[in-house]
Amino acid sequence: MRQPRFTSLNSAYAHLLKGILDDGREVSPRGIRTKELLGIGFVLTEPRARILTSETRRWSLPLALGELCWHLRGSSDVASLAYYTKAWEKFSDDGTSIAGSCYGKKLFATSPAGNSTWKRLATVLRTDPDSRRAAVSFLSGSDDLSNSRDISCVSSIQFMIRGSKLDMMTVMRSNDAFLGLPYDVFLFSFLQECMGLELGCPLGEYHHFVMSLHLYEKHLDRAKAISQELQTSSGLMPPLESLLQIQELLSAEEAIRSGRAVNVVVDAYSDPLVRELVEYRKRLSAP
Ligand code: 5HM
Repeated sequence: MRQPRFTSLNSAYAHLLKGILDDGREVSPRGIRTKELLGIGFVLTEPRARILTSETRRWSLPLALGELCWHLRGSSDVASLAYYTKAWEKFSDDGTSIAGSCYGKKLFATSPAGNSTWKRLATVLRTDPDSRRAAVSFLSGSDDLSNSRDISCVSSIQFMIRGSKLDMMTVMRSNDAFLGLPYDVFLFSFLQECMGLELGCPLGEYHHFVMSLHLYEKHLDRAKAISQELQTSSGLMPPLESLLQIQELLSAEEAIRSGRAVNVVVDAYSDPLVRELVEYRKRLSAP
């Protein structure tokens, strides 16, 4: 028994949108009308094919990079995300921080002994490459499910080495197929690549499972148009070769967002990404 398999996020996206439009059931959580499918999973056989190129969707690479850097830095402030989209402000309870969806903070925060969840996940796979224990949950029994503006939508992630390659599984309790899913797949497949470098293990497949996969009513028309587009581009990113490239990207992103000059040497991997961030800054500053 296998989940549907796709060579790119572009083709998975069109397939998922069509599936919800054809078979989704109407429900209105928090009073907002959606069409929903329950218990959906798919596999990306090439996790680097994570860039959405649909003209109709107008997915934002700067926002994806901004979110990625925010997570890799272990941040929880809203301001660094609101620079890319004000939408993040409505997920904050206190107006300054994100309490539930700060996955990087939960993964990379170091204990007084210098350990982090990320390092512990890597250690278990180094010790027992066949392990099924390199998993972490992001939901907590103490989450204020009735009142909090942001309950982690990612329930858990897990890394597994199978066939000498690193696979990753992301399980989401709730995923907005139109807006959220492309950014979630971008982020978690990138973290998979980072873990692969950490372990010196080639990249395997990315698995994405969603309990409620939904489309908000306001996106139905655009979703229909995208589901009918011919998906020709792979949206493939080049392979990350070193974790140092991440440090360059993080430094450059922070400098550009803060309006400072980029004074790190940026290599061939980061250069086109940094250019995207600079162009975004120019568009923001344009009168
Ligand atoms: O009622 P609920 O907490 O599920 O609403 C959160 C909304 O944000 C849902 O539409 C959810 O699918 C979307 N979302 C997402 O798709 C939120 C986050 C933040 O963690 C995410 N992906 N990563």
